[in-house]
Amino acid sequence: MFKVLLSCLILWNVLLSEGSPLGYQSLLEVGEKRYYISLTESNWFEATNRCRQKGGFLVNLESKEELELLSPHLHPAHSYWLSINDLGARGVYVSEATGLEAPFLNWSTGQPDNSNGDDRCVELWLSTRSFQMNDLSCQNSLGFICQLN
Ligand SMILES: [Ca+2]
Repeated sequence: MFKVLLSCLILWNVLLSEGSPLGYQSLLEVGEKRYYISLTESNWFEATNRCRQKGGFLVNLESKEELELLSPHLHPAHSYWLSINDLGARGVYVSEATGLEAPFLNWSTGQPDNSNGDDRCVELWLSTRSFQMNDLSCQNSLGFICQLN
């Protein structure tokens, strides 16, 4: 009996971890948006392409509320590409998802700092216990968040 219970428990954990947002990749529905969160390390351009392949685009975060709803589903040890970049004009942060200025920015203290001289893309990273934004080189390999609708 104990062995059966133990097997069920192990199976349950396997199922949970596969469906878990903290796994390798996951589909997620929060509020009215559907997301695809991936820990596949990609540069910003690859991440953009992968989201397009899925019929979506790199996430266009619209508000603090959206970020707070999404944050519990992100892995604290990983960073994620967003659609935000200033590739067109330095200092003008545009969402690749819409072509318009980013509707919501949540910079970490001291950011954006263009510390490498070519930091044109924006990541979401865990800073002081909440996910915040940082500019860094688009060639860095990070996870990414797609928005599917
Ligand atoms: Ca930076």
